[in-house]
Amino acid sequence: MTMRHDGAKRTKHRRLLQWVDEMAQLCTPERIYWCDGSQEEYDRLCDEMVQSGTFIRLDPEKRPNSFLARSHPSDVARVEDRTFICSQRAEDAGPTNNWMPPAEMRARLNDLFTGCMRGRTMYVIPFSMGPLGSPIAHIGVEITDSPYVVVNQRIMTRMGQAVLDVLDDDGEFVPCMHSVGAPLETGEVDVPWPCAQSIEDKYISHFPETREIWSYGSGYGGNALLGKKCFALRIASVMARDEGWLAEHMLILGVESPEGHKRYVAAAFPSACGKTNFAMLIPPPAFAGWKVTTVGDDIAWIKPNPADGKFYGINPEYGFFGVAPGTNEKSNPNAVATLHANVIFTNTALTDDGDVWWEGLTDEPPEHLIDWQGRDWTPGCGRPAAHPNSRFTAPAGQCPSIDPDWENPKGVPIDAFLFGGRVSKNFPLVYQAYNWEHGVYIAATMGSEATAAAIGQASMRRDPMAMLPFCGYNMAQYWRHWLRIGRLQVTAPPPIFRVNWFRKDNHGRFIWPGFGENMRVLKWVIERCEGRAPAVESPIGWLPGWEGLLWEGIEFKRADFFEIMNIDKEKARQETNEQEELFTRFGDHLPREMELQREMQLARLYHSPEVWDLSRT
Ligand code: SAT
Ligand code: MN
Repeated sequence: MTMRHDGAKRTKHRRLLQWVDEMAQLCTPERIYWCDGSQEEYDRLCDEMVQSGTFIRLDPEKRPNSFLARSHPSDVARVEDRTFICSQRAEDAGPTNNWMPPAEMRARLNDLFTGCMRGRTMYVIPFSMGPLGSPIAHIGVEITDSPYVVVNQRIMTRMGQAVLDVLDDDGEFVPCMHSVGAPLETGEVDVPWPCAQSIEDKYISHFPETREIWSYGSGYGGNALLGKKCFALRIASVMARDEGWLAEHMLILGVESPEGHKRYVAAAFPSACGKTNFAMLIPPPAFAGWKVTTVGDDIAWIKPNPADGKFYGINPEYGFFGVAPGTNEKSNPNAVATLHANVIFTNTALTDDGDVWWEGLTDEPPEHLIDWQGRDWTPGCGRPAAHPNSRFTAPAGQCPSIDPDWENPKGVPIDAFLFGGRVSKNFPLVYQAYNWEHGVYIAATMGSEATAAAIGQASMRRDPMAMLPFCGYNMAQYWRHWLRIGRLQVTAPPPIFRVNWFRKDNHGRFIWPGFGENMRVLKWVIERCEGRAPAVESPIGWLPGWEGLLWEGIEFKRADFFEIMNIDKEKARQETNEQEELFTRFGDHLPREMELQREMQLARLYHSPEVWDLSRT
């Protein structure tokens, strides 16, 4: 028997209506609700969650229209070891993904989803990743039994009836199936944060060939807001491979010079490397007339445009789902301003006057708080008040540095790619690849230091293009795709840079101040794009000399600069040798170019002069 709902009034899309009916039959919810995306709907769902205990309304003066949610302590982050790529062949998922045969996963999901929405509302959320109707955008429909997901999706995506209108009666959409995996029996009282009891019951699964997402058991972040990592990265990376574009774990920022020249940079960093801070950077006073604007802080969809040979990028998202701890007036004033109202906080602490707090927000913590698990908290009690992965969900349009073209359906032209890891030794602050192939190689081999690794041991946790947990197919095939993208256009693709803000001295202190001062690096990058800044040739790429960066307004010693630019040749050889381990994992899938690049770098490291003179420029 099909359940009654008003889908037919909302859309004439037969496939969509049929899918919703099938899912309702599988999950047997109490009712079906089609989201229209209105403010009224948002307010009503938030009120309902305040009633049910999922949300706490924050003080309307201090934090208007904002809420705090506390998750179950077992459901606080993405679960990478429960994330699966279910391609027909294991080798198409590749050695860096969890794989399960699609038939086997479907059988499991079928069992899990059967009756899983008992006693709950099934919400249908049509959403667009990217500006509505943009040729770079794509549409998804998420079915979920979580009202928390609905209101978060309204901030993170363009959502509701307008999307159904764009979809018309036959448009393409990615079906995104989600359940928290906690059916309610008759008379059972709901908990504030329902989720599956055991980690083995969580499945974040992707079917790249049929472009479907099925997520079960978690209500948190990227596990549940399926437009983000699941669609915009894992499924979209497969679509991008098939269609000749790029779906990347990148922020996009704009840089405007005092003369009014505008450039855009797309930058990939692994988690916890300050992507949101970099995307919202405020240039130091010495950069009078320079302006940095934000297009996105996490994901970029980039398409080559045959008409002018340029790459155009959009931020497919509509909001920021940022890590709260460490965000403050100094590290990121633009983020702090973005959070003034209309925000959903998850797992931060609650102050006695009805506002939120997290580690690093203020130098001095308040004298009393309610921690992220609802317990009394005082400074020195030995526990963090906010969960280290506590988050804010905030509308991107509220960011003071938002770029005027952030919703331009054409996207913004990308002038440079940056790749950054977190390396404390022997990786320069910035260097430029010699060409596209070399750039793909230095992006593919990027990584961050594994913490607490034995000294002198291989210690890099490789995170190629910062896509390790997000590439929906074989990583080596993905590199092949990158190599090909660089050859698609008649004009040269954007230059590629590597950056590293995290070099430490012998006492373990960061040498580079980072944050706004990263503008000094950005300026060199921009000037390299324009062919204006000098550079020194080294075995690993082009380096800025001392004169290449602007030093006005900062006390930074020449010696310190040489220290953070220094490359110990022996260690660099060791690092280059260790990369072989990564490459051999991919067997025959590895593009020959990657191994050749590695060998050329080794050759340069053996045959170059002992030191290359950075003071020359
Ligand atoms: O939870 S999200 O996947 O959205 C954020 C992250 O873990 O990178
Ligand atoms: Mn991310």
